[in-house]
Amino acid sequence: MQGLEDRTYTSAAEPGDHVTVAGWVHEVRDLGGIAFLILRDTDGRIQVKFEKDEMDEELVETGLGVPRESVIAVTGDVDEEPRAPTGVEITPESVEVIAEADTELPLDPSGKVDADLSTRLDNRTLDLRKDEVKAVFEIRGEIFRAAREAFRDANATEITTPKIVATGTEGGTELFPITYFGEEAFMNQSPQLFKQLTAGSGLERVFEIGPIFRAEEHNTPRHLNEATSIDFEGAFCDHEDAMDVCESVIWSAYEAVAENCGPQLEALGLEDSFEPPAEAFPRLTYEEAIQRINATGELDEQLVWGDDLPTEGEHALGEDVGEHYFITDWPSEIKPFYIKDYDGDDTLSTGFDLMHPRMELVSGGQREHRYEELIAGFEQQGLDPEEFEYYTKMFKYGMPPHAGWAIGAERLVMTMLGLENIREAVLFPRDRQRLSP
Ligand code: ATP
Ligand code: AMO
Repeated sequence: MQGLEDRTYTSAAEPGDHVTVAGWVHEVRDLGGIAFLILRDTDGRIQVKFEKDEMDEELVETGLGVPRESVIAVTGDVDEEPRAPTGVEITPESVEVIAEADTELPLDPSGKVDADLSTRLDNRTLDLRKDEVKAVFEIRGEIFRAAREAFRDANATEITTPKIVATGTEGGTELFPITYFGEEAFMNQSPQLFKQLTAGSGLERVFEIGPIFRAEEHNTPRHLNEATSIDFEGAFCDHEDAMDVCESVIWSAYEAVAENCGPQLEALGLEDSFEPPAEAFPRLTYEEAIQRINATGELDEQLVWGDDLPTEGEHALGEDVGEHYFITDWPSEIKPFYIKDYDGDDTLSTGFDLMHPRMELVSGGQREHRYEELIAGFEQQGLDPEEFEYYTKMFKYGMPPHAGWAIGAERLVMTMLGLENIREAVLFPRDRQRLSP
């Protein structure tokens, strides 16, 4: 039994069938004359019954002697058995041990013994054998599937852009430098410049789901050093259009999870509480946001125009609003060079953030598509436009107005499922302490 051709999944084993099931030894319960082995595969569990006096001794010895978490294949008849966990059981004819596990496990996949996050991440393969952990990644996959479908409905083409780049875009201090054939290069912080170059190319509407790299110094429950960004960019879009597309992608992701991930939500204990958000999120201006934060009285010092929103301020506002909401119309000085100002007011930008009550999920805005203004923006931010010539020069050859945004995928998963730490939403997280596995 190496291949899968004659294998039946546990959920498909019906009374009256003769099957071979394959998977992991979840547990063995020996009650004396009778013993049960619970076999686990990707979609469920099944009881295998060993009646010691009535079965071949070697078969019983193999079945009951194999350590937990070993991989086995069991062949036999399936019968109805109301006392079995799933209502059916297999009476084995043969048990093949495919991969025997050590008797000492670094982590208990049955979940009876708790493990801290660090031990879990060190032994992710075993950790992912738990239903509630696996469920997070099945849901994450469903979110990407739904996002791709929503982007297709928005006429956007999927692209991939380089991750090894010559310049940063999201602030100079958060770059990972690498050596590229003797030259300094960086891991990309965002597809920002490439998605803009593509939106101006005639593809017009593009999206990317890919890694971003940020050399964040701080260790928080919501920052990763390698994260996954869901990026959108559309030509002939303004920031309002971009926010509409953003709402539809987030809303579609929630809807798809509600519709297609029933067992996973149950594994996470969310079957009763999970609720997709409203289809349109409130849009507050930055000005309104700071007034409301100030009115909560949660901050020691009142916020004034031009201040970035401190984390406690975001939390206070999140509690006040109680659902997803956009913050629009930010001061230009605290938004990046590529964000366009409102026409006629160079202090007010079209940048926006989408907030979940717990944290920021998305940043975006309409882009500066006019060459002269773009160059001036670089200079205002202390960046050398020469270094970005590969980008800026395309703005001389017919660059339409365009807008876009990026969702932090792990933050979306984390807020959707109420996970406490962003590391729980990544298979193999990268943080200051963790470079492997
Ligand atoms: P036998 O069932 O062959 O007489 P036994 O006397 O060792 O063997 P029981 O006393 O019937 O076993 O059962 C021991 C425990 O196992 C009981 O709690 C019983 O409810 C449970 N049990 C027996 N058969 C099954 C089964 N097929 N599935 C789940 N639980 C079972
Ligand atoms: P920004 O830097 O705000 O915007 O990033 C967009 C979103 O990505 C997520 N994110 C992170 N998630 C986990 N760990 C990190 N270290 C991390 N950094 C960012 C957040 C954030 O809201 N180019 C712009 C987007 C645009 O305008 O299109 C950008 O990168 O959820």
